[in-house]
Amino acid sequence: MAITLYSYWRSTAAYRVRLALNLKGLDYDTITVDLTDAEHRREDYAERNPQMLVPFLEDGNTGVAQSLAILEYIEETHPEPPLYPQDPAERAKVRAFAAAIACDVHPLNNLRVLNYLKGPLAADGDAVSTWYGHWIHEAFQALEKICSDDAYTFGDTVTAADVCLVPQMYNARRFNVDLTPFPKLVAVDARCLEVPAFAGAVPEKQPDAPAS
Ligand SMILES: N[C@@H](CCC(=O)N[C@@H](CS)C(=O)NCC(=O)O)C(=O)O
Repeated sequence: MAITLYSYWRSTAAYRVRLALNLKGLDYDTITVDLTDAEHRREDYAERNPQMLVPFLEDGNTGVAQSLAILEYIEETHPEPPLYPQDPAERAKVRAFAAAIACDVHPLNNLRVLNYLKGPLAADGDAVSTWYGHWIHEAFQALEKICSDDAYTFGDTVTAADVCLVPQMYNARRFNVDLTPFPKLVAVDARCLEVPAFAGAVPEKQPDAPAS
């Protein structure tokens, strides 16, 4: 059955899903939802996903919202190669790391929150950067301690923890956050990006990315 991903090239949440699809070797069609043009708020998209956020995945007649739910849906429908360890304790560690990024950091720094700071709260560029950097630093300090000394976040194979980490690192760089205090996260990110499935999912390689 055909898989369709509603995505935007610079969305970190959609980036997670692209990574999972690529790591599983799944073919999918991408439909761009241009956030800068508020396409996510258009009626046809809102009917699909009433939360009016990307990503949204369609697999035949099944529609799934929320990147973490999508990752688990992909894992359950396509178990190989696994992105979650079999052992419940190890699996919980991966889920907790993924949730720390997707549930605790990203919601403080996503488009609508930054726009609200800049718009109704009249925060200037410096204040918005301080806000962004503050929450990234607080989260990454903890994640740096939690990250293993292995090749990837947990162990020698890629998991959903890496799938969540790499897009957040991309986003932190985009906002010029100094990542030198987080050498383990930087090393894991670099190792992941050597994996072809990761390299193909980077925002700049997406069909809707600007040419330069
Ligand atoms: N918890 C959601 C977050 C989705 C989300 O916030 N997506 C952003 C792009 S990364 C979005 O659609 N933003 C539109 C907006 O903020 O108006 C998930 O993990 O899928």
